[in-house]
Amino acid sequence: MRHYTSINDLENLQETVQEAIDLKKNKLKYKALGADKTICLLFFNNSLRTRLSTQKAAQNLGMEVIVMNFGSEGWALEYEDGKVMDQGKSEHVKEAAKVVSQYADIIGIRAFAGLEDKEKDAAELVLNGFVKFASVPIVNMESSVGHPLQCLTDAITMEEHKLVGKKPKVVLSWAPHPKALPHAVANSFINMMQLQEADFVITHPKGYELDPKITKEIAIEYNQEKAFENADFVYVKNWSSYNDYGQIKCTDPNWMTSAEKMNKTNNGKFMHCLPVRRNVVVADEVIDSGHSLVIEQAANREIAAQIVLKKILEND
Ligand code: AN0
Ligand code: CP
Repeated sequence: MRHYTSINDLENLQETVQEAIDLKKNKLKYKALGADKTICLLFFNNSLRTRLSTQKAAQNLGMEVIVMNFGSEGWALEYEDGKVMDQGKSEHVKEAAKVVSQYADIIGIRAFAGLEDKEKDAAELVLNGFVKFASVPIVNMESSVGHPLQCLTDAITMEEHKLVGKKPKVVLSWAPHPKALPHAVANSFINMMQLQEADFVITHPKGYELDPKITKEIAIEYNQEKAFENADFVYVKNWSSYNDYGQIKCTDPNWMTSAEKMNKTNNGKFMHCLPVRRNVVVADEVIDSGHSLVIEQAANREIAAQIVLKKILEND
């Protein structure tokens, strides 16, 4: 594997999940692999988990880590080819990507969707700019369209908790949120679920349909309580409207995941990528219950990042 920009860059998800679970038993086993190598993590947006877990993963592999809050500390980058740069942008991604490549053996990029211009977000200017002009492998730490480290984490976490011999029922449920959020986490979760054996259903209010090129034939159930029936895993996430791009169309608090709704599930596990707004997205009694996997998910971010970096370092 050269770049990790989507879950589809993995040759085999199931095998990777097993390798990751194995790696968890001895995280320092490959400490020599990254000796004298440097990873440079560039953040155009905030982060807690991605920043710390990717750093930890790289350190477990013996790598040096440089972290930069590019969004607040770097020069404003231009992405358009042939542009007369006489406005606010100080540097072109052509130079920036080539320059960082001089210092790093792998570059991680976090650059969220702006949620203002659908076409611009779909073009993944930042991520693809670095893929195009850097001379080293690129890892997607959440781009406009996807968050492949998160969905690999989620696949690992579900594998650890699924009932033996039962095809799990998995629900991706929309939740209310006061801010317009990107589609990346939901998109990647869906991509990952399409590579799994599961009974998978998406539930959201009308008007929150995601990109049909991503959701394809997956069932959409507009009745959330019905969707929750007999679910083994409930994955909750807010996203803004895709059709009315970046807009908030529904604020109905009844979409929050409550204990009452979880009672409809098959003793189901609650999952969320975090950060989460308590008592807006999910009730305290659910996230604080023994059925909540959110802290385990966060722990698995380290393992997911490590297996990805290991594959890139080994180039297998
Ligand atoms: C981001 C999002 O929804 O994409 C990051 C999630 C990992 N969340 C927020 O901005 C709250
Ligand atoms: N889940 C996740 O990516 O968290 P951060 O935004 O804190 O990195």
